[in-house]
Amino acid sequence: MKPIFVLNGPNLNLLGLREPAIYGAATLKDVEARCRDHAASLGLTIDFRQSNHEGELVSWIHEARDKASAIAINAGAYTHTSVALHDALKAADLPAVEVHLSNVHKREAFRHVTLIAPAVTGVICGFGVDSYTLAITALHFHITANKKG
Ligand code: CA2
Repeated sequence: MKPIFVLNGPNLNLLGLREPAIYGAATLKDVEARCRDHAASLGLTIDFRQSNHEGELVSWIHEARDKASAIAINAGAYTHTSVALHDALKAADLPAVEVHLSNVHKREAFRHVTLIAPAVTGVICGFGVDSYTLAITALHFHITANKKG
């Protein structure tokens, strides 16, 4: 089975170092370890990456078309602005989950808009680091269910 690409967008490299009241105390390395352990418990592997550059995230989604079984993406602020990520996710045509640590719908109005939600299988937000492990579980269910069909 190909790995699940777990992609992280701008500023998520600061996780655990700033704004713990909103995003929690875990660092991105902690999130990666949680994802890797959880995936292993389901018999899956992950390829975990972070970039502050929209184009690099687009290129990784293109790469996922051949190299990944699915995508979990926390696109950070690009969630709310990026037609390019929307188009790349559509073109990838893979099971994909949009992930957020915070419940974006409880926050500022500009965070209620997501340009990538229409291009993914589903959305998980508001559960902190558990949003990531829930996304991996959801993708596992989705991939397994589709194999049986
Ligand atoms: O809740 C999420 O996961 C977000 O994707 C996080 C983004 C935000 O723009 C989205 O609206 C919701 C921000 C990630 C930046 O993370 C930081 C972490 C620590 C300090 C500063 C920013």
